[in-house]
Amino acid sequence: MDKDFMFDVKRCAEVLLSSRKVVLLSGAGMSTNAGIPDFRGPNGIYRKKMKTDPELIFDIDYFYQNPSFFYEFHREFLKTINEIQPTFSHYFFSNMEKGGLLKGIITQNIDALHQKAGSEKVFEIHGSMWQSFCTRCGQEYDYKTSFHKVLKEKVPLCDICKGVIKPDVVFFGENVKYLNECQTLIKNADILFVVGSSLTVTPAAYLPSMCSGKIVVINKGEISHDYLSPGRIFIHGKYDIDEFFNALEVELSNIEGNPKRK
Ligand code: CNA
Repeated sequence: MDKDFMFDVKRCAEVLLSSRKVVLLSGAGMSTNAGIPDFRGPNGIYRKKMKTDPELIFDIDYFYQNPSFFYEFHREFLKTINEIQPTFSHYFFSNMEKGGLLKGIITQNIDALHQKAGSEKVFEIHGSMWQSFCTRCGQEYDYKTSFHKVLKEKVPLCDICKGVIKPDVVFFGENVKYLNECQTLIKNADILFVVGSSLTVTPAAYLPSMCSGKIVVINKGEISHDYLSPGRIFIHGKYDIDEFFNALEVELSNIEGNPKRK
């Protein structure tokens, strides 16, 4: 086993045992082991060779010009999402919430895997696909109805006014959700885990800079330091997320005096 890896696991276990308020900021990398590609990782959606720039999939202006480009992608995502199961790490954090240590999860993901793993205090800052609405008249569509419409129609249109339907996912160019709640959570955290995010998408990318506690980043790839200087990071483990949290769970269960010790 890599010496640095175990060193980081042990340091992380020690600070966890002396902390009371833990917060997680998760990104797309948290779900790659479940089978959902991220944007910027080596097999990410942005690495795909496509006729149209894949970065336009979630661009709000482009959506209004050409919604079928988004729906080609979204249709495939919806077909697989019901079968996809949470990873070890999703369960690791839901167990921490049940134990009272984790105060909340701020996620950039729209896959609902945190909730599937049993987490309740989840702030989906980039929205979710459970609700959709008509971009012209505002009519709401629940998940089941919009799911069937997406499978049947190239671009799902409103039953009332024929406007284009859009899921309640935050596109680039739109405002994120729950920003005040997330800022409060982060300001009060004594450990913030940043997991599976390249920290390139704002405002999520600047949230860690508001944390006065310890920041633990677990991300295989590089992260942006535009808002978070390397000096502010307690641990930056360039490890696989599930390998790290598996090892952390073992380490925590071996520590003398840990109430979680089996
Ligand atoms: P990103 O920019 O794609 O970064 C993901 C990071 O995770 C990369 O730096 C990878 O190196 C790293 N990574 C991937 N897999 C692993 C792994 N197993 N272990 C360790 N590190 C890993 O994604 P961000 O979340 O930073 O960007 C924000 C976007 C991505 C948000 O708008 C999301 O909505 C969007 N997104 C979400 C999903 C989802 O819901 N699962 C999927 C794809 C994109």
